[in-house]
Amino acid sequence: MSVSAMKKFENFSNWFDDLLLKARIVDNRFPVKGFLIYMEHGAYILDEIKKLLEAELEKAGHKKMYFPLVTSEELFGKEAEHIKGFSKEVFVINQGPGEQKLIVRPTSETIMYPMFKLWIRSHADLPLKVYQSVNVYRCETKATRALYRVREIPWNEAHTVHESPSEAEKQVKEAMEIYQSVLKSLGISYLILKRPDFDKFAGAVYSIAFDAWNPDGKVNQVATIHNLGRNFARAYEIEFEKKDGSRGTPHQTCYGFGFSRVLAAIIAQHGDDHGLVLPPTVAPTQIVIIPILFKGQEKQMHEYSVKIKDMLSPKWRVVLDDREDITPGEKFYQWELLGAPIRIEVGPREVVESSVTIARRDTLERITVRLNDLINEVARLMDAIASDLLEKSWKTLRALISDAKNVEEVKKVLRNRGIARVEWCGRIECAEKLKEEAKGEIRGERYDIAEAPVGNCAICGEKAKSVVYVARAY
Ligand code: PR8
Repeated sequence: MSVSAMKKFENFSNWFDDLLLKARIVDNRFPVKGFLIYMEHGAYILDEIKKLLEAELEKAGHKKMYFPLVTSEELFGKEAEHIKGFSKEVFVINQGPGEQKLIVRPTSETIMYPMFKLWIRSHADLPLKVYQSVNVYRCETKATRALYRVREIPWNEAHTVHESPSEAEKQVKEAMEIYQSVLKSLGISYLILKRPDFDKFAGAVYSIAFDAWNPDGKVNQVATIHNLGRNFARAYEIEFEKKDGSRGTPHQTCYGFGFSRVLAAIIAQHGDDHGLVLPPTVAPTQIVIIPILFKGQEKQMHEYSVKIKDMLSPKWRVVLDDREDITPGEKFYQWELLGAPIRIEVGPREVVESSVTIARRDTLERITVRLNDLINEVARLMDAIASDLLEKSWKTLRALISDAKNVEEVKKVLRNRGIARVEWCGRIECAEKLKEEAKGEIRGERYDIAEAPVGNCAICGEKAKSVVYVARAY
């Protein structure tokens, strides 16, 4: 790979596409638009992300289930807003003549909720909290982009049902904390934004979203949480008997975590001009051992390398790269491209001194470590890599955000691939004007903290009602 093609911040698109293929993450050349091949490293990381998330969901009492891939036209059409939002994006399967068409799930509300109606009888059945990690399918009308906007979407969706609005509200917070915790372990930073009404999920009362930063300035919505109120429960006739014997309609939430977008965020936020930089939690290979062979000492060095591998393997995913047909330099280059967090070099000096040389992938720093300290030192370095990646990512996000007082200033911020923080009157006309003139979307106001406006709308000059974040988006 030519180094010039790897300039992440200068030409993100080329850098990203090149890396996806060379690091064997995905192959985007399958001739059906929006459908990808996940190669061994992409598939591995995706599965690790899934395990992290599922463990958190289980811990919080969600139950794993699997629902059908398809729904019927009748079931799909029950919630008016939902069908309006998705009807142009669904793939339809034609069955034989005289049989009804099937709709491939773009999301699973219309598949799960008819079942919830059968399962929920009384308050004792609540809360109901279920999830599944599956592919959903959306015939995206916007331009597709590998991992960021695909038509076959690998995700996790969770759906919950509650007795009262306050419990649904509490569930939204729990979902937020679950997603925060998973993204933290991946070193990803983001803004948690409550979407403006015109941009909420079809059928929701309100939606909040995790917008991760991206080197090209387009934010990457990696996850969303929706408070559905009673809209779907009414449409699907979900009812329960309350403690006092009367009948009630429950409150629902649902939330989705886009695995392919999270994978994109890991690559885009941490990667550098040498290739991937993977957080230890998800790296397929966490430690690579590379012997620097010298003539006449091959056997000794090999034995020493195996000893090191045996020391580290119980705790870490370790590869001893003892290929003989390429040079150590070529191996360094390849493993840097693949993003293995730690490289251990073993040469004649290390054998004599009973030590190893350790190189960190994220900083490329090298240190010498005695064999006696190896296990502790590797554990310390893995923690340091994870926390440094996280800290660096948050620092980058903070640096990307600038206040903008008018449309010209918004344009300038977006031109510099930043995120603009503006005061807004709340009118859709102003949002549309901003989109047209500055090509930026109002992504919403902070959900995790309160930010009160002090001045006027950056677009029309009327009194502002909220502080919102504006960015280009995928
Ligand atoms: C829901 N219902 O559907 P959501 N390519 C990649 N990732 C995508 C794409 C795409 N084309 N479309 C969506 N995502 C709710 C919540 C059940 C679960 C990912 O919500 O439409 C994005 O990360 O907001 C998005 O935040 C997530 O799926 C949930 O999709």
